[in-house]
Amino acid sequence: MAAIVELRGRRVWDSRGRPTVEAEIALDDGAIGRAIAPAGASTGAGEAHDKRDGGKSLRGLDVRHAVHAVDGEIRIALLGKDAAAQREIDDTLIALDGTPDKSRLGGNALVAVSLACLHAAAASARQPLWRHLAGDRRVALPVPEIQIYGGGAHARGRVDIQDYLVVCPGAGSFAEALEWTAEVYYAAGGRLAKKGALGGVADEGGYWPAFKSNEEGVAELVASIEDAGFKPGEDVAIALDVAATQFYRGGRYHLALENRSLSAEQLALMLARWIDAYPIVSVEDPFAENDTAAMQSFTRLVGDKVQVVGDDFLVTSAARVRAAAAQGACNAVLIKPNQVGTVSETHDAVLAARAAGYGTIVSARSGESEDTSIVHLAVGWGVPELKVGSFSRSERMAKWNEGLRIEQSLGAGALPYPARRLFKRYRR
Ligand code: 2PG
Ligand code: MG
Repeated sequence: MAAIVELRGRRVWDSRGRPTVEAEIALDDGAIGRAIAPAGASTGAGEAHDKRDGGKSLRGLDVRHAVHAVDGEIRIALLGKDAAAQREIDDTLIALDGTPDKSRLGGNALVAVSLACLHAAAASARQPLWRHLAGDRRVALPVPEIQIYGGGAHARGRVDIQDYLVVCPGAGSFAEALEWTAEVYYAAGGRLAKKGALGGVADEGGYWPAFKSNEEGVAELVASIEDAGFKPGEDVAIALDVAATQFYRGGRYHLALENRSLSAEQLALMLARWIDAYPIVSVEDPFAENDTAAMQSFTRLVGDKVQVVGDDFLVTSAARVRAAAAQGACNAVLIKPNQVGTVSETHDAVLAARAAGYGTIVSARSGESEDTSIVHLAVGWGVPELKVGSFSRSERMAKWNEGLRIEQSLGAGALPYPARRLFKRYRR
């Protein structure tokens, strides 16, 4: 056993220049673990609540109270505990907070501490975090889902769809998928610049585009894949995060860019038409977080062709995943540790998804940092997909680069890279 002898909170800054919580844990054998809480912009109502100070300074976003909770109550509760007993640590955190949404101590405080503890336990075992999680199991790198254009809440609503992403079903390794995506990213930027439609980059590093319609983004992405020399679909395919909660009001879906509003049925038909017309393999949050009926019928309509992913809809909750499976809503789950607040509950959601036969995708948030924990979670837990935003900005590249290090260290001992059997439409 390696006991926790010190725990400190620290206010650091995220990729949007906003304050966030870092936690650092020291063990009696000298091991240290550290983690930084990320933050969403298009958050689900069912997520763990970050503790923010409110008031005027830093637009109310400061986290001094959350840091104070780490240094005070949480520190006292965890001192002397075995860092390797992650479940016990997390149960202590959950009980200490005492609220269903982690709002008393803050989801940001809890997730930073929970992850820091995991890092400390891995360091104490003198193992990389992914290996500490995998034990003797062989592992593979996850297939990256990489954003090319950013919209929605990450680009002031310039387009309604939040993420236009690519995946590479034809790539033979994580490294090759990154290389192919880089070519597509350059090609997409070149096309936008030529059209005078390039407005910089959005929160996750994808281009901030000036499209006339949401569909133009999909068509432009196909053209960019071709410009980069790849076969759309077989080599490089498309994933969308519609993040539809963001434009759902009064029972309808409002596409501001196109100045029209759609019923759930009309939105489903529009997306189904896109799925027929373009090489789309995955659609995330196609409907609002509480529109279960629409999610069910859409999954019935297209679930045999594409991944229907629940993010705001499932908020990394094992209970919600089980309920959705019973209802036939979605067939894949986005996994974000800070949506639920602790490592153990995040793992519970992965296991619930697996038991239901649902796909799993570990995901970063739109507000990120140099912290690369999620890459290790994906590899160590055997999660076959990883979504980290785009192919620029160092808080994103830190994660892709960490994946490259892990892939290199696995060498020939790795399980086969899963891309070619992952997506129903382009399975080889
Ligand atoms: C999402 C994430 C990441 P946010 O919706 O999947 O793209 O965004 O962190 O703002 O919730
Ligand atoms: Mg999402």
